[in-house]
Amino acid sequence: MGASKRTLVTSALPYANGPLHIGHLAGAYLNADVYVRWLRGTGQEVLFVCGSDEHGAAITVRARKEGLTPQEIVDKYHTLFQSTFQAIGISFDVYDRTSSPLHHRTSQEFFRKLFDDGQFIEKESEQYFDEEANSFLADRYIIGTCPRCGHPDAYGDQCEKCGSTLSPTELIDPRSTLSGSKPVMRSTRHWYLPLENHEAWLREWINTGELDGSPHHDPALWKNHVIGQCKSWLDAGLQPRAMTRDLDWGVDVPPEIPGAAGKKLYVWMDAPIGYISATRKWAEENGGDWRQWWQDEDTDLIHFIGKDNIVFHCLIFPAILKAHGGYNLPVNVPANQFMNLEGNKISTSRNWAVWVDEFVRDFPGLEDSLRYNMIRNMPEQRDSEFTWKSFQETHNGELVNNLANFVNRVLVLTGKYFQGTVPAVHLDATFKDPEGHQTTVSDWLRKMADQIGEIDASIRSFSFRDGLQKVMEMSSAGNQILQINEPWKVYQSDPEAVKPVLFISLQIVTALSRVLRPFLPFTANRLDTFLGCPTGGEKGRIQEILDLIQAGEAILPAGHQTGEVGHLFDRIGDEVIEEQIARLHATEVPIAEEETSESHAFAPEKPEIQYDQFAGLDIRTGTIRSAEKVAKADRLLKLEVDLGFDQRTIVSGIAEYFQPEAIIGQQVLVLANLAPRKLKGITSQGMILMATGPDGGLHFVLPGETLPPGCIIS
Ligand code: B3M
Ligand code: ZN
Repeated sequence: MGASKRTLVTSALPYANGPLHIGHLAGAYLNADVYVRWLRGTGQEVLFVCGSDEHGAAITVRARKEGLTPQEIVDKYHTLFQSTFQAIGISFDVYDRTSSPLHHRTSQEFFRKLFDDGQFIEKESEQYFDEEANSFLADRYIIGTCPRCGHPDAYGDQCEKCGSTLSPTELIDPRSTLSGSKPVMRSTRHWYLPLENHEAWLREWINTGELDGSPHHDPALWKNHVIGQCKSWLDAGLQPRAMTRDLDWGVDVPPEIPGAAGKKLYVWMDAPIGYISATRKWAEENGGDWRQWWQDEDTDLIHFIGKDNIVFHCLIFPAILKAHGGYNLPVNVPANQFMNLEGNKISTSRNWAVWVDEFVRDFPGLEDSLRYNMIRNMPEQRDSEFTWKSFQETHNGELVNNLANFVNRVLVLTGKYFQGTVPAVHLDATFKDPEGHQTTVSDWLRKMADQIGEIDASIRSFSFRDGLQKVMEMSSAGNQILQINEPWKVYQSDPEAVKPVLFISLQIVTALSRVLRPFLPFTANRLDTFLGCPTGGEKGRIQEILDLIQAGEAILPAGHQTGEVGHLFDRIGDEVIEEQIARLHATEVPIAEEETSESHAFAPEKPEIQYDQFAGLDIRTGTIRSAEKVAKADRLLKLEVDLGFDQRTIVSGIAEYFQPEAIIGQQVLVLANLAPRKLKGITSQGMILMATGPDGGLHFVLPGETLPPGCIIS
């Protein structure tokens, strides 16, 4: 099945500046993992590389915010990424990091070769400079209003709202993220890749799949939105792009190059080379040849990324590789769109996310349920949405009712009627298929081989949702076969007739254990155990069953002793889901707070209001009488606040800043007529007014002197 050549699969290197959320998983990791595991199952040679992206302003800006050094930040998140990816079953062959000496060497060698070959132009230009912080402001060091969509906090390199790629000079009202000040222009020298010189071949390569006049890849297999983004860039005309920065964190421009002092490689120059460094690391540790994976034309290179990284992987990195020479270009870049969450865009700064490390901590044993829901709703062609309700529904309705139910019935009945051994039947013995037609065992085996072929085709065209649906259809068909043949009734009168029914059902469970593995690896291990088969093997295990069927044999032979049957999944109850939804809302950072604490020193002014709107607020002095942590909500305190005329329960998101015992007796200002809101099952009857300090920390707002509870603020 499929081609026999090597495939090198990369997943975007996540910035080591914050935990991974489900949007990351859906964008570039789960899809790649399914693909790689499937290829392994079909016996193909494949290498799956990734690592942490540890350079760029994304890191240094975060380090400043957390009060840590960039090295401390990347160490913290790199370690977290490794354990998170492992916990959710992403099966990288190597997970590297771009702060490693090997990566610094690899990317410097790359830069040096481009420099030596005259691939760069050196240019002096005026760039934004922050005089207070004494620093040039590229990329995320500068924010301003997006010229395309009007988002007030677009970065110098990209607007996260509309996804446009930007340069700092395009921003309207630019300001420094370091000091909040208005930047000035200052001149600096950098090395640029003249992308316009690459435009002609890139255009041909993207449009026709031809490279230097020979076929390279089939553009019909590329996603429309990927090609569309590339074309719109190409049509706008490519510009020289600076490949260096004035920074103190990153890969040094090779020091032997004149003028290198104080200059670092642009993060989008070094990060994709991280794929190469990771391959070198793997080769060093495993005695492989990294060049075979990058330079041999019998290797297919495939980049899995999110849509915000398309131009970097489809135009800029290919131009870098081509300028260097000797490297393969990707045969496909199956970028995914975004996954939203409960009706809103996932946002790290607003804490509107499902964090994968928290999920695996809170739901041990349900890793595959998350994988299942996310693959089923993968944003392959358009944005999609994760909701906790749908997570519950797909788990209960599909994994429990369909898959677990089928597997359980087959194995329990086999235990009951045949002491857990696969009954011996002729391959031309018959049973009723789901339509009620008499079918032979060998016909159904062949049908299964066709189904597996269809799953294969879906996966190879990056339609993972389809692939998973077809897998689940095999399980539904199994359930229908049981239902229509009613072995539990027939056994009393005709035990022989039950044999082909359970025999074929056991074959289906075995096939499922193989074809499910790329999607649900933990479940596949458990199926192996239930079936009494060796667990965990991956390489060639899909091909193996196809070969058996083709040879006219069963895949689980008669006489095989199945293992101990366990429970695949329990149902997920409503409370669990409601708790997650409540937590999401309770820990959401309001937009205004996010803007002051995270993006810049001063939040933009809010639109004008009338006096009446202010007068509608009932703000009172109050005194905190008791305070306690809210269970399972890291940020929440439950307060009893004395307003003089009333005692109120108020749930407040201040637990990160105050110890409960330290604030008893504290005077506060309370918005007393805010509509009650339920947080973690507690009705909150008001809101404490807080000021966000320049460090992003919260502080109580107080009148100039101590006042009794209940005084009106106006
Ligand atoms: N770190 C961007 C991101 O996490 C970037 C990807 C690099 S891939 C070479 O979205
Ligand atoms: Zn925008």
